[in-house]
Amino acid sequence: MMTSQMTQVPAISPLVIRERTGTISITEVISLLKGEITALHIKRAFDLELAKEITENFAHNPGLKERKDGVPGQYVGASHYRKTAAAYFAEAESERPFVEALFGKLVDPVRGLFDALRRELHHQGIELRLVGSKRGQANICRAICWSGTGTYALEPHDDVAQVLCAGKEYDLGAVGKNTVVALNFYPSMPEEGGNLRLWSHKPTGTDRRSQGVETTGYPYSTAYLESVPSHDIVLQAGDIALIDGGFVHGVTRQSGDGRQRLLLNCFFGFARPDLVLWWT
Ligand SMILES: O=C(O)CCC(=O)C(=O)O
Ligand SMILES: [Fe+2]
Repeated sequence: MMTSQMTQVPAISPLVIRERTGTISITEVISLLKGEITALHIKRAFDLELAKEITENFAHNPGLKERKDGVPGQYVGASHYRKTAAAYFAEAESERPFVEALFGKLVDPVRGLFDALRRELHHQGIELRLVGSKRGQANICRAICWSGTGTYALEPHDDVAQVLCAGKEYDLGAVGKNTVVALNFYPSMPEEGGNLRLWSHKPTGTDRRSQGVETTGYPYSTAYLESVPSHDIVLQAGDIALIDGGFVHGVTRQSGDGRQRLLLNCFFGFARPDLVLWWT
């Protein structure tokens, strides 16, 4: 007889990782959206002066808050994780001035990528837009500093469970069946650690149930991941990393000179063949 205690052995899915220095190309972003590659790491992809100013604007931001949803970290902006659509859109609206204050009069590099992707998809007959409802609209990104103190600053998780379990009012259900791309800009990185670790495993609903993370995708235990190969993306300030958020990933503990690890993050994916949605 099968019991809920039965050990679920994680299936191995190969990682297709592209890493290089330079400018991000929209063709590569679309390859991720289509599930053709698992991760894209562009080193030195945005200006270090800009990175420094965003980091200062985060530290002095009046909207800077401690997360209270069980995931240790400080943030500016809104997260849909474990929130009703009504609560998320209300928060996205109220926090927008603080997200805008991260950039002040600077050119926002996340918006730059959003605009470039929107133009290219438009040429292909595909609309790109922020998730929204009558109550409000998602912001382009949120800024986060993880503060877990164990092996991981952010425990291993996937970004898809939270999308599959988002209520109907979000319009996100269909996206969870396609590739959910996580887009990460790193304005500040510690001297050592803070790697983005990717495991060769894309959990199914059965895997999540066996781990008791069906609605959150967070956290997967070290024991569960023990037999799964992983790859560390070693990051520096000014880097961009995009990953297929369906693969288990986490952030290793940081060490060094006390410089903080700051992330600008958002998600996007196909809701229909002619529509890509973007949210935080
Ligand atoms: O901080 C990172 O590098 C990854 C962040 C992440 O996985 C998330 O926000 O879901
Ligand atoms: Fe994630």
